[in-house]
Amino acid sequence: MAGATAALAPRTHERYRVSVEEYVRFRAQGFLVVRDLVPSAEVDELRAHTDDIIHQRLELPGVPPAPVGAAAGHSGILDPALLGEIERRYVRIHMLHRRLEIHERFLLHPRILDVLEALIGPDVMAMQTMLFLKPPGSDGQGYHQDSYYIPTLPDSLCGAWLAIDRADLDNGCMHFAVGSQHEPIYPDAGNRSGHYPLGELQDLAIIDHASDTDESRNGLTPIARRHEASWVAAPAEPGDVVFFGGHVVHWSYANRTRDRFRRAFVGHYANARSFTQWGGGNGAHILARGRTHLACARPAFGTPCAATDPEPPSAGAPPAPTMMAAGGMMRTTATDPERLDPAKHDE
Ligand SMILES: O=C(O)CCC(=O)C(=O)O
Repeated sequence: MAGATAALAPRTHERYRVSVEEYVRFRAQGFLVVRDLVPSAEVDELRAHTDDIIHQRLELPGVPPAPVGAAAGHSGILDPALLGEIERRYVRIHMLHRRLEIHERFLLHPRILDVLEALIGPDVMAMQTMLFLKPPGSDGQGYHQDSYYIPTLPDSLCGAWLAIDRADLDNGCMHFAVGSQHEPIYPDAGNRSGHYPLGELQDLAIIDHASDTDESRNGLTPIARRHEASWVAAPAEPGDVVFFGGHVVHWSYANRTRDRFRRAFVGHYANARSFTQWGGGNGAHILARGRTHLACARPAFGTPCAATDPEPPSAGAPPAPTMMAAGGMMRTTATDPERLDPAKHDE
């Protein structure tokens, strides 16, 4: 449990309240697009940050400096050599929230957390960040399920994919196989993800090469095809956020444009009561909302979130209703059995 001394930080953003219809849609299709969730001025700041990366104005911790001359000659449309270099280096930049304040701030963006609190919370742990630059001409990512890469028990993983540029069919927006959110996680031959005992389901296919853009190699191709009638593209405008569960099979195609990046900032989260050994275990991941009985981390740069909140007053929660069987029916009752025991009051 996070112990903290600071006063509760004032809210900086209008709270986003998820509707029942959105909650149901997230479960019915395995993903949910929330339009205009992040204010445009903040997306502009994130875009400017990615421009600094692209034009080598910023040294990224852990990424070797570009060869001399790689950034030369920029004038609107980037030269193909530079695009190739960007693609090679920055296909996907992982975990910069542990090194750069701006990544931590977007990982813990209050309006993104508002949605997660409703979809997978109320206790939310922030686990991973990825920055996709996806320059013109660059490849997509083949069929995959995120819980394969980030196992949590119980499995409550959810991605939040924030569009920095417009993402559409030409520059490689996200796609989902609706229905596949009900599929189990398909393990690889070595069960490298480790958390899914192979004996749980008698006929669970062992697959390899998830995420491979070559469909003939990607072992999830038959699973994705099984749901082909309900494949859905998820185009997004800057500031829109696509939320998707850890089981839904998803992918993106190549950026086929000549001059448009498709940048996106992705956070991965789970319920803070789920156990994980991934990425250093629970103790390495930030308690973003709510509370947990498990270990958790504080944000390295102090971005306000549950881990930086003071302990809530220990007034105690009201008693939870319990379920009691009566005549073959289940009914809810308060925890005071004297007051509401159906055997005493139903005659
Ligand atoms: O942005 C993309 O192209 C792929 C993102 C993705 O699949 C993910 O975040 O799991």
